[in-house]
Amino acid sequence: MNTALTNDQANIKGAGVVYTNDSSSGNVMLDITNNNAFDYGCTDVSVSRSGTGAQTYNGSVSPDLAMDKTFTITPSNTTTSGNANVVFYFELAEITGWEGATGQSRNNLVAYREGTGDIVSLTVGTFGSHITLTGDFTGLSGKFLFGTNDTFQRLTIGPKVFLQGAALNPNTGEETLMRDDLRVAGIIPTTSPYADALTCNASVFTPTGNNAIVDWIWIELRDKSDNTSVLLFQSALLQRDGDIVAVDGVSPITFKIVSGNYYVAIKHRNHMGVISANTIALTGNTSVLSFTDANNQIAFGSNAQTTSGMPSGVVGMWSGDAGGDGRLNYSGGLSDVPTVRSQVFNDPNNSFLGGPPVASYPSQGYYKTDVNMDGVTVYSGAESDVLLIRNNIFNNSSNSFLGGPPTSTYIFIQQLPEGAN
Ligand SMILES: [Ca+2]
Ligand SMILES: [Ca+2]
Ligand SMILES: [Ca+2]
Repeated sequence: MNTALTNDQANIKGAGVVYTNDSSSGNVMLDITNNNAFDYGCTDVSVSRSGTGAQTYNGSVSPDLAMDKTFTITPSNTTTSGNANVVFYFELAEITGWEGATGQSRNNLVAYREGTGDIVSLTVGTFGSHITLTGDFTGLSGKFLFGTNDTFQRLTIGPKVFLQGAALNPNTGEETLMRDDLRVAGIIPTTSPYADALTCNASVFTPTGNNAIVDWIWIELRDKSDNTSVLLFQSALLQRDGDIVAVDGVSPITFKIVSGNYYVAIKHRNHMGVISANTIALTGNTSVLSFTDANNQIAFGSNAQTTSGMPSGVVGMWSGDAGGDGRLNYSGGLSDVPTVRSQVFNDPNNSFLGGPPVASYPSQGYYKTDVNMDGVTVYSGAESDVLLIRNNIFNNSSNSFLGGPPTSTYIFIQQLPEGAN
């Protein structure tokens, strides 16, 4: 077996098998079976990293470590459709070294072709006293690493957003932070309101200050070639300074997917969702992705976020979607106002001495209708949630037809490529 860093060259002109050996020692490296007629031409093969241990890949931690040994195949001609079967040869010590370091079985090994994002399952075999790992690849070029799925499917991201509803009327002396009224009122649920129903420990809502939790939020990774295609999603938590963190309240968000380029979308139950206009290069090393910089706006679409009521230089996600349908509407068929009214009038506590419900009653609780996120749904009056919906329609620069004045029936649709929810 070749364990050193020397190379071999093979001419792969069409279908068939080639065997490669270290050019100086003659030790076996790998066999390639080209299953179609593609002409790869003169192909360079090397052990590109050697060793009998294990090491981190993009910040992965034990037991999800990569084998020391890697191979690199560099054909003269590349294809994204060719099918090739590759047998990689290992010394037993190279395999057992990785097993010893990770506590994992060789049967859990997969091959990761760096740069392409391909993860390929492997068949473990023997060759004399040595070990073979065999897999089928689409195309041949690249650096091949060996580890577990979780070694390579590990991407972390630290997105940042502001919610307009929580940023309005900031606490005195905390003008650059969102309010955390829902946390202070003790009404944020420990189960996410979103589809995956993730849970967190109640103690996550204990810290105060910059990193206190404002609310649950939703994050999506979308396909680089189709920004409507959601690959992965998860509930997360939003801190007062805008950081989106995992359910432990502090860590960046981790997705089980390979490094690569993705669109990132952020949604909230009563705010207009946003998505990055461009793909973002994401790896196992945390990428900070800020949607909040008014001078460097990264959101897709037109007028996707607002500066209204926000700290200086900050854009936030539009609030006011009391119905949670991805549309902001003050009056008309899709209005969010009746939803607010209904919450207030149907609150069983909205009765004085058994009398009828009143419009001015503040309905306390964790509801989408509380669009200014102060812990109460208010239908009428200066602090009402309806007023915020109204302001966001009349202050919306998209609300103008041919330069005319804004209209109360305007429907602002969140700037996601698929439109409303
Ligand atoms: Ca923070
Ligand atoms: Ca709505
Ligand atoms: Ca409110």
